[in-house]
Amino acid sequence: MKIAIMAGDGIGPEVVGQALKVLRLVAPQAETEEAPVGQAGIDARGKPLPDETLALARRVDAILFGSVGVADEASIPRERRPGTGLLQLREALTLYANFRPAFMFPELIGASTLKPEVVDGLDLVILRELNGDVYFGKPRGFETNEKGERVGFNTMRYSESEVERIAHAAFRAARKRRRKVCSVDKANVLETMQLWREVMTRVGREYPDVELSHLFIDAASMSLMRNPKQFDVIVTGNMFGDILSDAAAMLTGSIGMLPSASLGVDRKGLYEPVHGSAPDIAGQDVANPLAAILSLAMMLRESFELEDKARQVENAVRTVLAQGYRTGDIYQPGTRRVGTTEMGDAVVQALRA
Ligand code: GGG
Repeated sequence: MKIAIMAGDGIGPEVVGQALKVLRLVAPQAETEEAPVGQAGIDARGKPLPDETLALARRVDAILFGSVGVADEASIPRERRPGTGLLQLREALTLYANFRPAFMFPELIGASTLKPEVVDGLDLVILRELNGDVYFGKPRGFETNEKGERVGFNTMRYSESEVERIAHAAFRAARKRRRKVCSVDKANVLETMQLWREVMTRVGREYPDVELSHLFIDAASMSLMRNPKQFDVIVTGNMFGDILSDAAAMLTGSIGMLPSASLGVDRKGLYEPVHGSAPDIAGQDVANPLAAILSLAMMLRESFELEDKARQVENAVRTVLAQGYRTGDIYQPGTRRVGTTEMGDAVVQALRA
């Protein structure tokens, strides 16, 4: 078990630190090696994804990733933007399938923004395509128009093979769940998404046992808020998936609860909390480490086929929630407010019990 630890920026090192305590307990044989990425990569080696970090990523079986980004990220030119370290890693390793489960822990029902009956029993997966779309499409850049104004432009681009592989990933995932796939697009407006829908429909015929539906992103957003339990696997493009999964976080109480797995052509995966670096709360020991710990559970299951260990970790998270431990993002009166370290320690304690 060779695992690269890329804690990154902001709260990344704090939450990954807790996941590492859990890893040491459940898989003491795991070999880990740390590498800088994001602003940490720029500080150490002058690049958001240093060559040594990428080389390590290629050597290992799995990557435990924290978060990247700084407070004024959007104002930094792209080549020096810390967040590009993560995008480059996803592209270099062809990690195209980003599984973002949104699961309602019964203890957190009161923390959801929706009524209890709407979210009780919620269990869905948003499958976000990670290697295409406006995030990578070319041409992109800035130009000056005939009026002398600056114009910014990006290209929404998907090839048939890119849509096919994410479609297969969605149908395969649905077969292990409730056999329903909802493909989310904007095929009424965008050519890219017209192709997306055609390919999804074509691939869907190979999985007659899985029910396929289609929704436009606007309608999907509404349905996710109104009746999220109708969904099983939602498959969508890079940008829509990014937005929709953050929205889904509010159903489950907090983005601090959402883990993710980014998988490619082999079992190598990158596992990271859905949340970003949250510079405003970094270094204060208040961030929720449970998304990082649950991401570790996904790693044990997907990259190492250690289903029992994965379940142990997930059960330990359930136990600490049942015991009333809460970081600030999921705190409710009557529960016990703890910091990042204490929450990590509580999970370790639950695993030892
Ligand atoms: N752990 C997730 C993270 O660090 N996200 C920051 C980021 O740059 N995300 C870009 C994206 O996912 O689209």
